[in-house]
Amino acid sequence: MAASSAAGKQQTSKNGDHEPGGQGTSHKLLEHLADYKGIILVSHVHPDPDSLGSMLGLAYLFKKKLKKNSVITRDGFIGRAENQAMVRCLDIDLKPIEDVVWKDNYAVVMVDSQPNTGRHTIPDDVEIAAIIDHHEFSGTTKGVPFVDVRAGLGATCTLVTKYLMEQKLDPSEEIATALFYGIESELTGYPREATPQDDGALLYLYQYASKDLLAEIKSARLPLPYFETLIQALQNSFIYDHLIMSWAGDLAQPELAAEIADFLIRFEEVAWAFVCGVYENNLIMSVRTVNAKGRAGELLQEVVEDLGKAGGHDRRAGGSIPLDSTAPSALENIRTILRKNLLNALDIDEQRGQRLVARRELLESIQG
Ligand SMILES: [Mn+2]
Repeated sequence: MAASSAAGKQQTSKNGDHEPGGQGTSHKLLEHLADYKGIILVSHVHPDPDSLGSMLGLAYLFKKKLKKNSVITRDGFIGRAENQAMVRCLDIDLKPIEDVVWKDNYAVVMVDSQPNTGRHTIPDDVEIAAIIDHHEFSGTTKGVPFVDVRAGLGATCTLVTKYLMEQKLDPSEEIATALFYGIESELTGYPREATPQDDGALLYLYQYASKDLLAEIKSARLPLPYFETLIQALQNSFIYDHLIMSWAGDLAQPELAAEIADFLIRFEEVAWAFVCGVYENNLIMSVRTVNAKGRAGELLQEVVEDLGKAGGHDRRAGGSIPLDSTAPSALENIRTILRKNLLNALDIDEQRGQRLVARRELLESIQG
């Protein structure tokens, strides 16, 4: 049976250097899903372009090869302006996860994520038929009949593109644009966490992708709260040796922490950036490093301890801590613990942070 043979590939697929199943992986997935009436595609909360592109690409594969329809879901809302632009420009029809009717004859396929990562709101009793992902240390894949996790790849969209290529299926302009942007956005920054397979997929997709839509997505216009949070974060950024820590305060949307971390890591005097802020009753954290082998995901897990959840890749990580209280003193307590743990994890001596922007200059510019 396809299910058991796919599960047998689990060990090799954890190692990114291998090609689990080789040419046969997409065949096995299609075979595994052949008896279902349709497919429900799910991803992590606040789906990013890699999640959206992967879901779109797989829906296209299932439609073309199995003649089956897929429901593409959205867990939580999409905050980043570029990601909203992607949904709008490509006219992606997303069903809010809370509106999904879970039926036994529909296969639930999870992309760019794994169960039990704390990054889902799908009910616990929903059975996952397949996982297609590139995250190294994540939740549990136990008991899931089809697992293709290739931690060596830069993006899940790369894996989905390989499936399309295996099946000799040329992507439509919309699908190619989505997959291309999914890979490209996942590999931004320097150094890139990319492999020759990621670049190969980009090269293949580029010929089919709409360059105008790509440009429109990348230059998405930004709302006022973006600038308000940015200035709050810049005014509350402190340098500790090769680390910059920034307090962004209330986040208009949870992805703002990552957007600011992406910006701060470009500061030439630091190797690590940590940004946190409050969204609803959660402390949202984002970490970036310029170290290619920084193991940012593991580092953030170490920093967060059992206060909350964290995960990520070598250069990027994110996490959240549920808050009992958002009173200033409660927030200050958690920030103190995080600062101590972070300095410890990065081998930086306890010290007073240096402001990125001196207080005197802040006051002068306000008065001016
Ligand atoms: Mn991804």
